[in-house]
Amino acid sequence: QTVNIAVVGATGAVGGKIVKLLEDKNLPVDTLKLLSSKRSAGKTLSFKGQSVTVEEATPESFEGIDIALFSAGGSISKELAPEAVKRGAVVVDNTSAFRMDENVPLVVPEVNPEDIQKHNGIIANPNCSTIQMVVALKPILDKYGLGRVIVSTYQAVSGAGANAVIELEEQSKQYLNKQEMEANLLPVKGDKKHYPIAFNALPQIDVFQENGYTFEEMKMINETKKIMHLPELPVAATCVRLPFFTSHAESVYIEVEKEGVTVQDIQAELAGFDGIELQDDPSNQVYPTPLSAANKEEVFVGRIRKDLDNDKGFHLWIVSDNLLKGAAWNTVQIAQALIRNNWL
Ligand code: 11C
Repeated sequence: QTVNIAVVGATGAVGGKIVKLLEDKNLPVDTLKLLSSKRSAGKTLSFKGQSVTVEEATPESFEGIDIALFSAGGSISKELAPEAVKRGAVVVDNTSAFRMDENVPLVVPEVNPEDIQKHNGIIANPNCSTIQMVVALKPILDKYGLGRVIVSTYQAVSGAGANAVIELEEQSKQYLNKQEMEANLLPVKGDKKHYPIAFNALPQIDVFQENGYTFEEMKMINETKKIMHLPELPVAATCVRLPFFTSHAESVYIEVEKEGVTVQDIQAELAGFDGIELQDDPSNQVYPTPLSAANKEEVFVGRIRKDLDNDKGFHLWIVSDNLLKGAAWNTVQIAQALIRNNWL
């Protein structure tokens, strides 16, 4: 069986990685349509040795498409995903537009693959910082139960888009040249104030909600409960942006439900789980970092320690490439599952 696939937002950082993964993973693509805003239409991308011209995305673009992979921002998804579904496509959406919609499965294939087939035309891809955390939590949940999760993140600037990457580069040069740093974008485009990210740490990712948490923090909290089917799980998050380009890192405190679990027990479950690479050997200074995880598909886990006061408490350090497992690779895995299981 071959399928016709459309990539919406093909010229963006995540879209480009999706196109490359469709090729590298050899998905059975008959026709590949690359779509973008009017501004980027006309550019070309290479796919399986052919040059494909990017077209402006319109409702009619989705005629004859089986799977549409959206990564062009929430407003484009809200406008065009229903048009794609109307024309018979299954949409995998990378934005937060539909994630908490009851009729839309929110999927990480290592965690809740069975939810894919419950789709009504749209499947949502979770937020990057959520994806890597739930992959690491899943084998622990299955074997030992989970009673609580508290996460603090250390997130790369690429999560805020290509212009945030440029802003970090420019500010770094300014700082080293002893010039004043110009901050026009981070922490959040469109918010009232901007702060330099270079040589700094910003405890704000996305806009503040009425409860004092940011939207990124609430995404981690709500999406984790939905993906793991644990609406009552206590989850707290603090999300922080740091001055590096790729991969999000997370310090995660968990409490398991079973008594007497050891660090070795947790390590064994993680080491045997598809999609995880355990890098946990303090005696040899082995642990993952944002640089070591960049351009890789796995979720890396290290620094696993037992809490010194709570016998059921553990601390983990979880790192993954935010543009790959956090976005493009998770999206392509969902497309693979749709095709493989005939769930279109
Ligand atoms: C960041 N996690 O690092 C965000 C980017 O909801 O898909 C991903 C936003 C999303 O800023």
